[in-house]
Amino acid sequence: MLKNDLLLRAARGEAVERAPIWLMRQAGRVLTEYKATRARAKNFVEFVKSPDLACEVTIQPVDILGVDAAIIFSDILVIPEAMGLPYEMIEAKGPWFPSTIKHVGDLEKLHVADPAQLQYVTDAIRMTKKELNGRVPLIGFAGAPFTILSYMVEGSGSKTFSKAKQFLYAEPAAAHKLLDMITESTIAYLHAQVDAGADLVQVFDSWAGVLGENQFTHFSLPYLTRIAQALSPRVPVTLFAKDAHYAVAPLSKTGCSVIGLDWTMSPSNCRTAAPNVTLQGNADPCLLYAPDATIVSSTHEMLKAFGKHRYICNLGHGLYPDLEREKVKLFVDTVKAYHWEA
Ligand code: 1CP
Repeated sequence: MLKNDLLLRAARGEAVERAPIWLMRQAGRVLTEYKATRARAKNFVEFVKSPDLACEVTIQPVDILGVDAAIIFSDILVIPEAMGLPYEMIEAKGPWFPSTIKHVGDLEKLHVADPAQLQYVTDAIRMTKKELNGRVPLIGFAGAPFTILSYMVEGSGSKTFSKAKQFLYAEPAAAHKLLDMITESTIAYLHAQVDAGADLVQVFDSWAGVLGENQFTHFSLPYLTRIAQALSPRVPVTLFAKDAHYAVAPLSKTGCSVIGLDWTMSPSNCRTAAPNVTLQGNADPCLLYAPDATIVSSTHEMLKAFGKHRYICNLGHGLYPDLEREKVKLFVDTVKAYHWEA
């Protein structure tokens, strides 16, 4: 039994006393406690594979920031690894894959991931559920098939993701085959997260915005739809397609419960485009560099614009590592103290 189930009620469209709030990348470098825990692991990949450390940093933001949900500490890149493509995390740079996918023949290196290979994540979820003891819900997550394909093809982050897009244009059949394998892997993985105790799952299509409407329709939406339909109604599903304005209306028809919005999207346009789902977002993470009074007034404006019904407060993307913890806390406290007009 959950003592605070605001997130789940908002996701399902039930009545809430106030908007729930959690933050993408809430476990991370804005907390000195996170850095201390991370220093106990040999490197990032080993950190992710240590359920006790993952459990510790998952709970830190609940204790320190007072958010209404925990999100399991892991990374979207555990799926490529479980499919046969290991990654490294280069300090201050980001992910790096020693081996990448360039042609259809490279798919032979891969297999659909068996959730048993990701037991370190499900162990971390079980441990975290026990430690949380019902204080707040626990969010499970995975990367969207296109975003995962991007890393497998590019081998790292990119400004344009031109190699990933080239793969879609030049080898569409191979791209669909790879997207299908990632989708199968992800559905089994998310079910395993729910078996272990995840209360809601979020799918991050962080690079959907590079696609444009046509490629999104062919190479992302069908796979997101399969995932949403496979997981709901078992748990509410949140789909977050960053920078993909054209995605809001079609995502609302996939069977998902929640759509994540980045800060370039307007609350009222999105309500019109997606009237039957919960909206999540969408403060600019850079707002948290502003003076306190600006943080408070802009947050109030955002809360008013979304309204109390079917809304989960968050940023429009993850926290930046150089944000001050006091500013982050002010944002959370402002949301929790906001009084909705009757
Ligand atoms: O130790 C560190 O501080 C390294 C930074 C870091 C962290 C804290 C990385 C490297 N991953 C994580 C954890 C993480 N990753 C979480 C934990 C839960 C939480 O949010 O608190 C989550 C949900 C992710 C998901 C993730 N990883 C995404 C999707 C969300 C998003 O930000 O769009 C993506 C794209 C990644 C890849 C990744 N992992 C790490 C970095 C620096 C990146 C992005 C690299 C790039 O720009 O391409």
